Amino acid sequence: MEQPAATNKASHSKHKRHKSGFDPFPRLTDWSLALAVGLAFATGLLSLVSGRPDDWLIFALHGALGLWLMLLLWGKLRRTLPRLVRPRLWDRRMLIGVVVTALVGLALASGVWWVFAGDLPLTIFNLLGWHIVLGTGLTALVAAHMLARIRRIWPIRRRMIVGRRQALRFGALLAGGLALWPAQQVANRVLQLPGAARRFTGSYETASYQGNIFPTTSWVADQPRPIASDGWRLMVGGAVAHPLTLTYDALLALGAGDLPNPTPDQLDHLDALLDCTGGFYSAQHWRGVRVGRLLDLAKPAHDVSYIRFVSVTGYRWSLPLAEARAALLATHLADEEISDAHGFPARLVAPGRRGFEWVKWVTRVEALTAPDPGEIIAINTSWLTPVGRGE
Ligand SMILES: Nc1nc2c(c(=O)[nH]1)N[C@H]1C(S)=C(S)[C@@H](COP(=O)(O)O)O[C@H]1N2
Ligand SMILES: [Mo]
Repeated sequence: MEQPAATNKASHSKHKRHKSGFDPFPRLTDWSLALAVGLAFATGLLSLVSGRPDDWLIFALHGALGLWLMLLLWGKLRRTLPRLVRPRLWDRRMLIGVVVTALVGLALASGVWWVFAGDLPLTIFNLLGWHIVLGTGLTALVAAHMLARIRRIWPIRRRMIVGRRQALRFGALLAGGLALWPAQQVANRVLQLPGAARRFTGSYETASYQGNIFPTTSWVADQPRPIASDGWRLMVGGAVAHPLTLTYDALLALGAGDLPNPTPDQLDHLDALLDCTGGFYSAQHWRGVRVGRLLDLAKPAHDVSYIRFVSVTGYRWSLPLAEARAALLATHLADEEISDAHGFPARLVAPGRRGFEWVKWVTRVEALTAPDPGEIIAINTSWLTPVGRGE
C-alpha cells in the first residue's frame, strides 16, 4: 500500500525539480561553465611550460577564459541565489553546485588579485600556487561530476535544442570575456597598478642584476647539502665519441677558452631571465661555460637529438641539441660565484625556458638520441632521493 505512494512522491519531486529553474537555459550555462573550466585548466597547464614571447596568446587566452567564467558565474549566481537562501530546497546536487561555485569564485579571485596586485602572504603556497591548486581541484571535481552524471545528462542534452536566444547569449558572454581581457590591460596601465609591470607570463620582476639575492626555488623540495668544488666533477657522456670528466678548475679554464685560473669576466657569459612558474622573474648576468664548448670536446654522435642535464639529486631535464649548444652552464652571477641555493658549482641557464628547466647542481651532461619522457617524473621525485633530501 505504501509503495505506490513513495514512488509517486519521488516522481513528483523529480518533476518539480525540472520545472523549478529560474533561468530558461540552465543546462546551457552548466555546459558552458564546464567547458570554460576545462579550457582554463588546459591553457593554465600549457602556460606553465611556455615562456617565449610567441607564447603570449596562451596566457591571454587563459585570462580571457577566466573572465568568461566570471560572467557565467555571475549569471548562475543571479539565478540560483533565490534557491540558495532557502536551505529547505537544498539537495545533494545543490551542495555540489555550492562547492563548485565557491571553488570557481576563489580560483577567479586569486587570478584577478594576482593580475592587478601581485602576491599575498599566504600559508603553504603563494597566491599563484593557491590559484593552481584551486584550478586543479575545481577541474577534477567538475570532471568527476560530469562523468558521474553523463548517463543522465546525455539524453537530456540530445533533447536540448539550442535556440537563437541561447546561442546569442552564449556568444555574447564569450565575446564579453574576450573583450574584458584587453580592458584589464588598460585598467592596469591607467590606474598604474602593480600588475602593469608584469611580464606576459604573469610573473613579477624580483631583484634583477643584483647577484645572488634573488629568490631561490625548488620545484618540489630538492635540497642537497652544499657541494664543495674540490670533490665535485662534471661528466659529459652518453652518445659521444670522447666522454669527459672535468674538475671545477678545468671547467672554468674551458669557459675562458683554455685559460687557467680565469677571472669571472673572462668566462663565457649570457644575459638571461629566469621566469619561475611560481610567479617571479629575475634577469641576471650569468657567467660560466657554453655547453657548445663541452660538446665540441666530447663530439656527440650523428644521431644525437637531445642533451640532458642531470643534477646531483637526480633532477634532470633535456634540451634539443642546437638549443643546448647555445645554453650556459653557469658558475657565476656577474662577479660572484653562484650560491649553494642557486646551484653551485654549476647550473643550467636556458634562455626562453621556464625556471623549472634550469637544472641546478648539474653533475652530468648526457647526449641522447631520443627525448627523455622520464624527466617529467624525475623533476617531481628528486626530492625523495637521499641526496635530494640533503643527506
Ligand atoms: N636540481 C634542481 N634544479 C632546479 C629545481 C629543483 O628543484 N632541483 N627547481 C627549478 C625551478 S622550479 C626553478 S624556478 C629554478 C629556480 O632557480 P633559483 O633557485 O636559482 O631561483 O631552478 C630550477 N632548477
Ligand atoms: Mo620554478
